[in-house]
Amino acid sequence: MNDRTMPEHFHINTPLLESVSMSRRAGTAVYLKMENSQPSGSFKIRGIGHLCQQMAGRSKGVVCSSGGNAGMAAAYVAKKMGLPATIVVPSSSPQLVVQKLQTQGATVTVTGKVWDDANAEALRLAEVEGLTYVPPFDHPLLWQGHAGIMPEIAASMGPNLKPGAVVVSVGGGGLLCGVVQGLKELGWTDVPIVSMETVGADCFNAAVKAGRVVTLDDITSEAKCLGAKSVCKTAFEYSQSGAPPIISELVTDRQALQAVETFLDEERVLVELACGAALAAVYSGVICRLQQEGQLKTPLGALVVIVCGGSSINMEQLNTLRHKLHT
Ligand code: PLV
Repeated sequence: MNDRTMPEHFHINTPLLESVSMSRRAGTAVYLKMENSQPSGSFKIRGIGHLCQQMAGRSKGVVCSSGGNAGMAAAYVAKKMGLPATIVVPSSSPQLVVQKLQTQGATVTVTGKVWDDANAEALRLAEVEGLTYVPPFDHPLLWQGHAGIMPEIAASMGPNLKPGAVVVSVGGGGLLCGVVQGLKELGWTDVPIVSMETVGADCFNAAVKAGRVVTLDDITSEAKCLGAKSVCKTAFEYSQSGAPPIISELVTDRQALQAVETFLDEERVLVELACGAALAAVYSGVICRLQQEGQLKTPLGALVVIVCGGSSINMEQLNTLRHKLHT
């Protein structure tokens, strides 16, 4: 693709939808930022599209380590740019994602048990084969790309409305860093962020508790796309700064799955477990509890939930997860 046909960006401006049933449950207006409707199935395309535009123009190809969705974004963008893409995923990523990546034209390598193993291989391939390395969450250009989500939300809400809180899922912390930066750019550093992880993929929560970045022994959650063993340093540093305040919360895999199921029933949208963690903030009563504890204001005003999306889900995968987690 030459410069004249290169689009300004690869992501779309997604809808911000008010959910009547979630608002009723939360006791406050809930707005859903529908990142599941991005071309690659998740918000990842914002940062990865931006990074590839800045870094991969004259490259021989890109290599991305991923739990799945960063890879989907990298494969989509590389195809649009006319570049070959190699995506390295761990063996824990569902076969479904491997197939989707291949359909997108990517070469898929399965290495190691968790994302951190796949990442070591991606770095090696970048070095040996001279490919542009695309990280899934730890890079300033990714955060800059993700940050664009906040002015979009602000524009959709209109001049008189400001979120009472923003809910995000956290894997390696890339989306969180983007949302922090977007809030700063808007001058909204008083808007709290509720960061959601599942137990067993909780590297950010563990870092906040320990007061330093820590490495988890293993990823035991089924939310593999939240499964980085360590959170990126910048996300941890933002948690210490207090502006915007970040409240780190956990749900179980079962709660995340229940959220996926309720979301499907009530909103007619299927998302993966990584996104279910954010939705569970409403469905499992985390927001109400934080209000009771005084960590969030009452009344809260508009609660914005980033529906991060994800491609690692279909009816079969949903049934597999139900079998594993509801028994
Ligand atoms: N997933 C990354 C990292 O995996 C990946 O490679 O796809 N929601 C969804 C649907 C995601 O796919 C991810 C990240 C997140 C939330 C969390 O975003 P992060 O990593 O920027 O905090 C290991």
